[in-house]
Parts: sequence; C-alpha cells; structure tokens
Amino acid sequence: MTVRPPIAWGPAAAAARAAGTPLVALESSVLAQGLPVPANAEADRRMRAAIAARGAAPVITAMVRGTLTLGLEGDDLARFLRREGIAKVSARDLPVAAAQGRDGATTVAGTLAACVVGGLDVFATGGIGGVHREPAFDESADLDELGRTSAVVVCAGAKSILDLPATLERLESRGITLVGYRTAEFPGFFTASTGLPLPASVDSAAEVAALLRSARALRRPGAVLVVQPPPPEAALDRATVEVAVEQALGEARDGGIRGAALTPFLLAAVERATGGASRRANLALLERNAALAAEVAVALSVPP
Ligand code: PSU
Ligand code: MN
Repeated sequence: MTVRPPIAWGPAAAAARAAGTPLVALESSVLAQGLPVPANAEADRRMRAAIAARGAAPVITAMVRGTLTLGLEGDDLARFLRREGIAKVSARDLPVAAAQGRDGATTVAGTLAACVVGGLDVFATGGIGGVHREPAFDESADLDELGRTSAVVVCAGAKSILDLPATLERLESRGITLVGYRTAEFPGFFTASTGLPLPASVDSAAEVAALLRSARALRRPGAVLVVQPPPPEAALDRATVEVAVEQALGEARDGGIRGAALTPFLLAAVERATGGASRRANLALLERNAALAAEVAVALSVPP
C-alpha cells in the first residue's frame, strides 16, 4: 500500500523556500484557540512583520481540510482567524484530521510534528504546554514532542497557569536542551520572574544557532528550547499573575473544565482577571519570540 501524505505548502511559504529564504514555523492554535478575535489577527500581523523585517519568512502550520499545510495563508488563514469550527490539533490528532478531511489548528506538539514533515529547523511560539497544577496527571504532549524533535523552539517559558517547577523537571527528564536568552531565570510567560534558575544562557542568535548544530552533531533527538522573558514594558509582575491564575483555576474547577479545553479556558480566564493586561503581554511576547526565531533562522542559513 502506498500512501501519499496529504501535504501542501502555501504559495508565499513555497516561494520563500524556493528562494532559500530562512523559514520560521509558527503554530496556529494560538490564533484559533489561544487568543480571541481580533487580538489573534494582531498577533498574526505582528509575528509576520517581525520575521520579515529580519530577512526570514513565516510558515504557519495547520491542518486544512485534511491537508497538512506548511504556510497557512489567504482565505484559509482568514477562516482560522474567525475561529469557527476549527479544532485544536495535537500531534496525535493529525492522522485523524488528515484521514477525515478536517480543519485543525496545530498546538506546539502538532507544529513540531509538522516541522519534521516540512524540514523546518526553527519555531517561534508564546508559551509551551507543560505539567498542569490540576488535575495532576494532565501533562501537555508538547513535552514529549520537544523530546523527539530536533529544532530550535523559541518561547517565553511555559504558561503561568502551569506547575512550572514540575514542568522544568519534565524538560530535564526528557533530555530537552534548555537555555535562557539573556536571562538566567525560567520566565513565566506573562511574567519575567519565577525564581527558577536555568541550566544555561546565551546572548546572541548566533550562539543559539551553534547550539542546534552541536545538538545535531551529538545526535540529540530533541529540541533546543530557548526561553526569553516578555518585553519589560508589557510584562506583568509575578504576584498579579499568581492571583489571576488562582482565580482562573477556581473557575475551571467550578466549571469542570478538563482535557484539551483546559488551556484555552485558563488563558481566557486569566485575561478576564487581569483586565486584558495578560493579552497585551501575550501579543508582545509572541512578537519578540518571532523576532528572535527569525534571527536564529538567518544565523543558521550562514555556514559556521
Ligand atoms: N500559549 C498561548 N496560547 C495558546 C497556547 C500556548 O499563549 O493557545 C497553546 C499552544 O498551542 C500549546 C497548547 O501547545 O496551548 C498547549 O495545550 P495543552 O496544554 O492542551 O497541551
Ligand atoms: Mn492536556
């Protein structure tokens, strides 16, 4: 049995690839589930602009009517930004969405699986999933995919709604190389400070590129996870975030929210609890992560 994988490149992404432009993968779940309308469109614009300004090209990954799409663009992108009937798709969900011809927005795990298919080396996101505070057994598939996908992943740490010390322990057990970009502390997504020390840090995109090269030379199977804090002007302080997260967790408990619905629910509840300040932080850090990822992609395109 020969099965042709249902894969397609978007027109702009295909052109950039053909021209040898460095590529940066972006997830679509943050657009279709993580952020509300119209903040999701603003995130899309700002991330694309930040990447293009540095000489790279964005490649949003998504499942579009059953086709694994590298470069969600045009009408399809507009449909995803309206957030109507778009499922959240993790790595395990990709075969189902493909076989059933469905739309799906890829999480970090789903996007890493798409990076393997598309040969993409650099991926920018907001915050990775991790170990939830409750229920204790809910652990994001992002961690497992990070453990088996060789790529640079730029993020602002793990979302503040998670158990961050437990998430750090899991990153270690899965052998994921973790470095701070100009920070010695694991950032807490909305906030720069968590008090959790990082094993290493770097100061330049060239150093990040060198890390991916050594990870590959050493046959490391997993990601180089680069964490940087949100921009200071948009970051929230640690205490504000903790209060908002406690309130959000209470709402989730009362509402019996579980499984894939939990992360989008908690993000929306934190936004209500912070009067929208968390959304401003979210947009600013997405832009900043996209910018750094583009610099890394450019650095990787130059021979060492
Ligand atoms: N960070 C955000 N918004 C999001 C997410 C992360 O600011 O929407 C998404 C990412 O796609 C991440 C996913 O991979 O949440 C994790 O979901 P879960 O905990 O169900 O694995
Ligand atoms: Mn989960």
